[in-house]
Amino acid sequence: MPIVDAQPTPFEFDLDTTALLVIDMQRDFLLPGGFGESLGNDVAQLRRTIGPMKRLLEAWRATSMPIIHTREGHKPDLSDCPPAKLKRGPMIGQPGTFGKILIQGEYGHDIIDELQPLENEVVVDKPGKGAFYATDLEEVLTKDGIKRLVVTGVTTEVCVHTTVREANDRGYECLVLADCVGSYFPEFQQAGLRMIAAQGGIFGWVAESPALIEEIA
Ligand code: C5J
Repeated sequence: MPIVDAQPTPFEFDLDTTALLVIDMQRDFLLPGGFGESLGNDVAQLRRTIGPMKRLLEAWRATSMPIIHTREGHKPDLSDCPPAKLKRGPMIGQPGTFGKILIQGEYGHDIIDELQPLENEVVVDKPGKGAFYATDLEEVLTKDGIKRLVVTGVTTEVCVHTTVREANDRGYECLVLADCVGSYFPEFQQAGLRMIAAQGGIFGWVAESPALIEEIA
C-alpha cells in the first residue's frame, strides 16, 4: 500500500479504493476579471494551485484510480438555489464577464481550460458548498468501492471544508493536498489546513502533492 508523508500521521491508501476529488476549479472562481475577482478577491491566491494540480492530474491519470470533478452552480431558473443563498449572493444568475454567474451551461460555470475533465471522468454538479448535498456523489463512490478521497480544489475553508467534513462523517478517509487547495484569504488557508489535521486528524489528513505523486508515479 502506498503511504504518503502527511499530517498528523502518514496516510495509507490503495489504488482500488481511492479517488481524486477536484472541487469547483471553475472559471467563475479562478479567472481574472470573473465573478470571484468582482467580489474584491485576489484570484492569484487560487490560481497558485493550477500548476500543482496539473502535475497531480497527469500523475493520477496514469493510474487506474478514478477522478471526480465538481462544479458549484444552479439551473438557469434558479429553482435549485435556496432563497437564503440568493439573498446573500444576489449576483448569482446575473450577467457577468463570463456569462450568467454560477449558472450551469455558462462559460464561467465550467472548469478552467488547464484542468478540463477527460471524457471518462465524472463531473458532479452541486447547488451547495458540500459535494454530497443534493448530488449523486455517494452513489458514484459506492459504485466504485471508494473508501478514501484525495481532495483538491477551491475554496479551502468553504467547499473543500464542507465536503471533507461530510465525507469524514460518512466514513471516508480524506487526504487534503495543501498546495492543491486554495483560499482567497491566506489566513483562512492556513487555519483551514490546520483545522483538518488538528486533534489527531479530527476530520482528515494534510500533505503536499509531490509527496503523493512520488508514491503513485
Ligand atoms: C465558494 C466554493 N467559496 N467553491 N465556493 O463560494 O468554495
